[in-house]
Amino acid sequence: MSTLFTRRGFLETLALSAGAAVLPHQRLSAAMDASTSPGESQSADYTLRIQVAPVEIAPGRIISMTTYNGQFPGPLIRLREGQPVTVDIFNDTDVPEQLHWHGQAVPVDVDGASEEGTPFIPAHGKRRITFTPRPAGFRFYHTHNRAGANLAAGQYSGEVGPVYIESKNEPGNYDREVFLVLKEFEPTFSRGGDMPQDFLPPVEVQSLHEEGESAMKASLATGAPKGYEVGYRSFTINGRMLGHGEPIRVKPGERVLFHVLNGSATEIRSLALPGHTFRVIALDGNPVPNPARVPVLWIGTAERVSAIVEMNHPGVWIMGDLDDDDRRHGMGIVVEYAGQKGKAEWVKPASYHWNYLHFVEPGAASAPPDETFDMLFVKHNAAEEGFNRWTINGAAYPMTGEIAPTSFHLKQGKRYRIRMRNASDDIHPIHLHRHSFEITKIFGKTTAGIFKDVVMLGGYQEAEVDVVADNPGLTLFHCHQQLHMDFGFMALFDYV
Ligand SMILES: [Cu+2]
Repeated sequence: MSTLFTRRGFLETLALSAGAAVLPHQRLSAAMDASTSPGESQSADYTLRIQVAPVEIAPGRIISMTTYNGQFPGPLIRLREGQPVTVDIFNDTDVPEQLHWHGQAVPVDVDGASEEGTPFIPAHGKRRITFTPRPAGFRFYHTHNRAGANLAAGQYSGEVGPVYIESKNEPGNYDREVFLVLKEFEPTFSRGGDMPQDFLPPVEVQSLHEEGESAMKASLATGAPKGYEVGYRSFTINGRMLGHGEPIRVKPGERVLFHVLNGSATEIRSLALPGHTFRVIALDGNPVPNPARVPVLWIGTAERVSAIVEMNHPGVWIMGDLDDDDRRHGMGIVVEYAGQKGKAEWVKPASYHWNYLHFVEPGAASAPPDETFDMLFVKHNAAEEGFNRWTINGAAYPMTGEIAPTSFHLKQGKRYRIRMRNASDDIHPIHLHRHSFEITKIFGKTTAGIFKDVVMLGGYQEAEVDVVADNPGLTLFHCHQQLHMDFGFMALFDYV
């Protein structure tokens, strides 16, 4: 088996996960530090410690970051759908923290978003939470603190870890699983960025394009610069730069199920393995109706893709990002066939448009909504102390910690369509807390059957997602790009 994670704890969980699809719960608990506070008679199933630690991403290249349990990524947490779990979260840092269970339909009290009212884990304090994991599939956990101008905070830190919730009936048509967490480090600010744009189908809406372009021209004409963007000096998969971690060791004929998480604060990532294709079986942990083969994965911030690769092209390969610069700075991992030696090879794949519609059944139609919410997303260049300010229907979410008004009102049991229009040239990975949504229109086409919790909305594009209001309580909606969510791109839903 491959030793992708060199740190104690994660190595043990991976050793367990590599061979078997279903794990004995007690062994995992034992693998983690299950300490107990005075007054709590039962020990927790899992213990997470938020702590600053040095993390070696390449020999001699050691970065200080806030972590879970002193490692990056945080330990793989395996849960069982419907089986309650208790987690102790210790915060050894000087700032109150929020730990968000991304993609799970949990109550507000444990979701991990102060905007919804989840209590903070106090600095040098602790919270014990109990919840029932659902739905099954690949989820993750991460901090939900605002970073603002602090590039050591929020998801710029090392506070990201994978979660896998076992279902009662696992598909199981694979030989082993490998979890990959993609993440950049050493962030810096710049003016303007180079976000990839051309990997989505080019289905711009003319009126949105005109609106966005004229706003940009007007603001540049007043002498206002473009807002800050973030770039990175180092790039990692499972916390190691390309060439500096253990390779993924495979045998010809093996079917490897990759669970890939984009743990970036701000970036969209791509991933290709020369000579191989990915059969995508789940998006954001949810099985897709049509598990199609694709040559490249494109993964927005906080998105997950689960894909099976049949190892049928022996050699030593770089599984890496298509961006040459990012790959050379670490965004890749070596895949080494048994008995093969030599320098890992990279071959650039043919250009390809990533399209969620590849994974639907043709002609699929969704249920009609009870109500539709319209949302328009607008960028205001450098309007917030040099940062772009973002608005949803003209309102920026308050940045000062005051209680925000709820913008959208749900009634339990009803089905809502969120019609999103992006009047900016940026791609937005749009996220809804505590619910999954169904993509019902994207790239100009109506569809059904893809359930996600993050969807990439292309520059000057429109998309529609449906959500069934089945988990009462305040619910945060936001762009998952840290710079966008921190500077206005959030809204609150409530249940009335
Ligand atoms: Cu955004």
